[in-house]
Amino acid sequence: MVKLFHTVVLAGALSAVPTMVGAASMAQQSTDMGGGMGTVQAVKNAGSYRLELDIGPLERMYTQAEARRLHPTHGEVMLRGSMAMGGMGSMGAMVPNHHLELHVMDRQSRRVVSDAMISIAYQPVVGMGQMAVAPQHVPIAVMRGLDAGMGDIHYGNNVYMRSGSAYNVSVTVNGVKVAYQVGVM
Ligand SMILES: [Cu+2]
Repeated sequence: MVKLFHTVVLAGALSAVPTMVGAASMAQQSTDMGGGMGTVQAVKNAGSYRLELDIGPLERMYTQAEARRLHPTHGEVMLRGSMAMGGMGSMGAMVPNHHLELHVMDRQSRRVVSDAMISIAYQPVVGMGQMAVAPQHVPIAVMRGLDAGMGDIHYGNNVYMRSGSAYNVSVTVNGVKVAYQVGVM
């Protein structure tokens, strides 16, 4: 995901809800590229990690073989894992329309951690009295932006999330649990 962040810290409803399982600092930044779909970013420190969650526009994802063959200049190449296949197979699966990625860094050295055991699940925030929606698990691919170096290595996939909705995203990194609440654009 290309990062062009205008820093807008979202205050109010979203940040007022305490949903932290892990710990510490949280900031949500967002950018609107004018087309309506921007990238929302949230950073938390937990355990020995600095965990940055980015949810933005759908990304084209390539296998390494495809990348070698097609020489794409935009999108992301998968190092491990597999692509989310929205709309095929499982009943009720929605076609992905966003890209969700988690960047894991060692908090002290700021080195990228590229071999972590990761799980990510998300569910829409529902109001009081509304039925909870079952969490969706993100099939974990390890990838990096084609226009970025190894420092961009991250975890995630293309997902379906409704623009304009708030989501709880729960993440486990080598047993360290963190919960985010973000407004998806
Ligand atoms: Cu990605």
